[in-house]
Amino acid sequence: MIATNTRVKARIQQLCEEINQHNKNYYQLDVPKIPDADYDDLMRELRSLEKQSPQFASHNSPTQRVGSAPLNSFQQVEHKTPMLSLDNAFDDEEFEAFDKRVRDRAGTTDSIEYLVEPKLDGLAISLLYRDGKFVQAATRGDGKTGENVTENIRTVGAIPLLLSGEGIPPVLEVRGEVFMPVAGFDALNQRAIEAGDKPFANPRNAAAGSLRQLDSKITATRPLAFYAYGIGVIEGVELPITQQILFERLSNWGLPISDQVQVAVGASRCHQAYESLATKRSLLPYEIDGVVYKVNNLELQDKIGFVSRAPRWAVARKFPAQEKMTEVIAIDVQVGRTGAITPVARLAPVFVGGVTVVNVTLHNEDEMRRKDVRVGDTVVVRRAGDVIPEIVSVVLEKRRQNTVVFNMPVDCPICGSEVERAEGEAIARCPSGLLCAAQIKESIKHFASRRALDIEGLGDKIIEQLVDRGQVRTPADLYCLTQGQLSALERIAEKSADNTLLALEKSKPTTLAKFLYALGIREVGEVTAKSLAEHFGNLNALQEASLEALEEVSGVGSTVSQRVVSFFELEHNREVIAGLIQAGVNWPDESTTSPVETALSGKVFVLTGVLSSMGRDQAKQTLQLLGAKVTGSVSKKTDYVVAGENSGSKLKKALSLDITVLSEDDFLKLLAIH
Ligand code: 5U1
Repeated sequence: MIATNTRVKARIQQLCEEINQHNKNYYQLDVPKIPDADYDDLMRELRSLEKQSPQFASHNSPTQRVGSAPLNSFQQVEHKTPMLSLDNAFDDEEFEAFDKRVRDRAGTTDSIEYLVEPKLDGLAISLLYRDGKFVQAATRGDGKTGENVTENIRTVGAIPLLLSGEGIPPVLEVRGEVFMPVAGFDALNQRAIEAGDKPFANPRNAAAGSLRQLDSKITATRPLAFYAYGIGVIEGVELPITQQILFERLSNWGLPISDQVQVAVGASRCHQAYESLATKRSLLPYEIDGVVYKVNNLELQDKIGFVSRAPRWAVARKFPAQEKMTEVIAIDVQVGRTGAITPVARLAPVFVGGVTVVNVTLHNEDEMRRKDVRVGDTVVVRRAGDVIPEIVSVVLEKRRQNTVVFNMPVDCPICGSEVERAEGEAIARCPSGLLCAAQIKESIKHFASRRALDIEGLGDKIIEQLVDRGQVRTPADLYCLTQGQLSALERIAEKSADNTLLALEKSKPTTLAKFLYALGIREVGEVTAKSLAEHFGNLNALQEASLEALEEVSGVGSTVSQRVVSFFELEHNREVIAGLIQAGVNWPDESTTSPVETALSGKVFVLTGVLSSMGRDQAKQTLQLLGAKVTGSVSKKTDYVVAGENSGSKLKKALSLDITVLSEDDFLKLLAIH
């Protein structure tokens, strides 16, 4: 028996190794060495042995790619180092300006060596390997926190579950793009059409939709692929000299790297590399929307650094937008959550830049006048990458007689209030706030949306009916809905009324940041909501905060502070918040964790001028983490003024008040010792 067991264990291990090698040949090297039928035989034998002796079956066996039990929701994963996005250069001049900034920061006039990569149109992902074993995958999310999609990624054949080769780091975070090759996308859509389902608009949406499945068995049926383009955390090994060598190492460990990567020295070679990829674009088996240039030398990357969301050593050069002509069928006016009145052109459907476009915003009155778009006009529509579609121009030669100039309405089309447009503002607004049904609907849609309280199943159509029937006027009313009220709505089954009630219950435990974002305070997006929550720790402190106290928060200036104060001043808003809390919406108090005491705790800093090593926000955040306060103006209470390049009046005032002035170097030293 023992001998049999030893033999089975050894055979399982041998089969795993053999199949992993065939996967590498197929996905990474693109040179399959055995026919599909032989590969299937190996898999069949492995599956049968693992079934017979499950004690020898590893979690990372090649048979474990079929998906596991469905999840209820995705867990959040905090990225140890932020997942950055890329700045764009839209033409040769913009790239040359980027290249000049790189040379200035590098302190050289020599040509810079870049690595040029195709920019895939997919979904950024982070893969964590411990001792060469795949342990976790997360989406980019907002760059700081993403969603745990480990079970879904486990089903992607191109992603190795075990790394192979020499010198594998004990901890390695690989970053790259999950995408759907065009052939797989076409086949998937063909199957969807045959089954009477809605096809995906483009491979990017198909890849994103496939990865966001709570049921990984569905993801397992989707033809996803992966290319690595960088690393996050790496421990226990020295970094190589260049990005190119890093790619070679990743490839040796079994991670797929695009075969279209090339080195280019200096701007003119970079332009050539861009042109050559643009020519090849339509021949590639996957969609790309541009190229990415990265400084090749990793030490130089480190020296050049990054600004809040993007590295300063890399840039994306997008291919030109696609343009198509179509006809304007109607022009409607929409009223948004904050009362903004926006003209929207309804178009004859047109497929451009990978999606079918039927609506295009015309932004505001001035934009309308400038473009003079009229019903019946033929217009040129443009869509570039993931940018929202726009009307570039009207084709005047095709304009029919009797078309009429579109005028913005004088009254709100929903509640009839007279529209206002403040001096110097481009946007006209309905001033009725939550007395206007459109604004109520939009604010409730926002409250229930995925990134806010995430009330699953409470779709736009349901919200519109509830508001029209007068059953919901504020987010707090949602929590008083009954089964009877919900099941009486059109297009809602009894079961989904129950599910909506469950989803409402499930939404009650939240975080302060999500709650603040859900309230829809003007200018308070997700990032600001998070900063406010982290800074104040609890709602009371935020509600009572003065303008000055708010301005101390990272990323919060005078406009946002004013909006926050005005929001909490309104009795109606305080009542809604009280109603929500009474209904059971709750979040953990974040102020219970007291900040770490450091020698900078309580010290008052003013930042002025430009710092070359970090952005102003990053400096502010770092100081706040160390317990210091950062204020906007110099006074006797200021302890330190950090003076970057081109410091002006604040530096003068600091000198006149005899306040300690720190150069950027002094400042960095001060941070380093705390
Ligand atoms: N090919 C490629 N895509 N892409 C996207 N490389 C690459 N690098 C990226 C991103 C966001 O970021 C690093 C430069 C940080």
